[in-house]
Amino acid sequence: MLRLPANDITPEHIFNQRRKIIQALGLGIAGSMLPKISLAEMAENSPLAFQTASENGLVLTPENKVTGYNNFYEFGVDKGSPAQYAKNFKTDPWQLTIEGEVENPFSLDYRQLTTTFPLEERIYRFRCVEAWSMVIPWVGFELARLIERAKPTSKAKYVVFHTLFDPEQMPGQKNYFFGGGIDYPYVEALRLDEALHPLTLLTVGLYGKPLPPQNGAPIRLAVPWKYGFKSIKSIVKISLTDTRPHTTWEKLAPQEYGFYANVNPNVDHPRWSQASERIIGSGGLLSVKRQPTLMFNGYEKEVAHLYKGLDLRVHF
Ligand SMILES: Nc1nc2c(c(=O)[nH]1)N[C@H]1C(S)=C(S)[C@@H](COP(=O)(O)O)O[C@H]1N2
Ligand SMILES: [Mo]
Repeated sequence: MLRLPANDITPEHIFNQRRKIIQALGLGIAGSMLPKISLAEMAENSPLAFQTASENGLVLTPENKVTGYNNFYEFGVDKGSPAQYAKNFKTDPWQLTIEGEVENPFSLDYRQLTTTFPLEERIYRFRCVEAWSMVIPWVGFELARLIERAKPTSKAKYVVFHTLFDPEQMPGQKNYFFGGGIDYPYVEALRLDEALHPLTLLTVGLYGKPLPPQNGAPIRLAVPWKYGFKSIKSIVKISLTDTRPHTTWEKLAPQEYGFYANVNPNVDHPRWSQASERIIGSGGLLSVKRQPTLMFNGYEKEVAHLYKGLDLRVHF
């Protein structure tokens, strides 16, 4: 448990109120017992003190950093660009379609998604491949719920995610350099068992509010044991397939960004170390704290079994 300076400690009554809707690291058991509430209720119950809450040693990243320091190349490659250029991003109407190797393909709009699947809050570590990290209180539901409803066929082995393609709204899709040279739409994928893991969330909110556009509104993935680039934003389509697709970063630089992208302090990026990370929003004006990076980003107990027998140096 990290020690917090006095003014970082949430007043107890607020903390206890929050506990009722919160699920932290460690998950699983506790998670399924928590009350499931709607996003509206969540926002209503959500106390002001989010900023400073801590649970299981996780100190939340200040909200303004979570929503102001972003990677969303569709809206430019600078960390401040998404907040600026995604401001008027239109996320209503929105349809999410699940298709491919499923018996029951379907599409749901945002309202249907957030009422069909009970929402809960989860505090996750978030580790970018660029060696910085945050702790984010997501609002979402387990991806497994959506996949189960679609009934995967016996051929389904991978789950592929597609971000919206709309160059009129996304300047990075219109201008090669502004968008960082990515071949859009942004595509990511997980093995089916990774996608069905209870830690894998589809999120629709953070800090008790709907997702801001720069964080991937209206619906984005959160896979806490993998580098941030797997957590694809503004998803319109999920396809189950029998073969492994080529994903965005893997296509761009296969020797740098592997398909698995599991957080691993022992396997460095070819151009920098992955052994430690900058904690975004920590310290004062002049200092940013660093901490050692944990195997599977601290979720080793929960996910290591998925990779038994796999050489993580080869399958990075
Ligand atoms: N569609 C899309 N999804 C994306 C990205 C992107 O550029 N486009 N960037 C990824 C990267 S590299 C990271 S670190 C996270 C950043 O999420 P955040 O801005 O909400 O912290 O989003 C990921 N999802
Ligand atoms: Mo990232």
